[in-house]
Amino acid sequence: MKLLYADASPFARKVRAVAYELGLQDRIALDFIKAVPGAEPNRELGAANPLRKIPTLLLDDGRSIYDSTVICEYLDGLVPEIALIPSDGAQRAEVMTEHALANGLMDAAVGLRYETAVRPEDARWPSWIADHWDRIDTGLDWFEANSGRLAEPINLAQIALGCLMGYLDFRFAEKGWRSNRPKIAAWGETMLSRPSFTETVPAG
Ligand SMILES: N[C@@H](CCC(=O)N[C@@H](CS)C(=O)NCC(=O)O)C(=O)O
Repeated sequence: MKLLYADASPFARKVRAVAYELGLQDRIALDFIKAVPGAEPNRELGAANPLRKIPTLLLDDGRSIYDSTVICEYLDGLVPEIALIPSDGAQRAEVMTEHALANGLMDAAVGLRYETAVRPEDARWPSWIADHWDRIDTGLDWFEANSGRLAEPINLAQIALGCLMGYLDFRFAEKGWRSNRPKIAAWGETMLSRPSFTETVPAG
């Protein structure tokens, strides 16, 4: 298998962290891809994924799998002894909803990066920026208020939350997401020190 990725992408990091947690990291070759909206289209990426987004996983038989959540589900299914996504209906819905929240906050954070570093300065939209920071704050507050959920055995939602924290540290350290959130700040210290995270730190 080959993963089209960039180390700065929190979605690609989620897939890589999942691979580490499942012990599959050595079965996945990495191929660095530049994917920036509004830039010259990357046709190589587009041939594998018409959305031209990373991560995209290329299987040995030539098929592609995307997006990051589908790739994680696929990898999780390769290792029956470990379940990062519970199979039971109610538990699964709970974990996947928490994952949807953490993943949606990553979407907001990546969107903020594009809006503030890629979009031409005279075309930026301050109220969109404020609204998306408010969503991130509200979402992090939800995890702080429900931090008991993070004591569960490691799952896909927790990995996505770790990737969000790592991305905020990487791109928006000045925002200080840990302020007034001592519970998830402490949890994040432990999470980000797992090998699945220390081996996938963005280079910068
Ligand atoms: N829903 C997608 C989001 C992936 C995504 O937004 N990736 C970004 C990099 S972090 C990307 O490829 N951006 C290029 C673009 O939007 O043109 C997933 O979960 O894989």
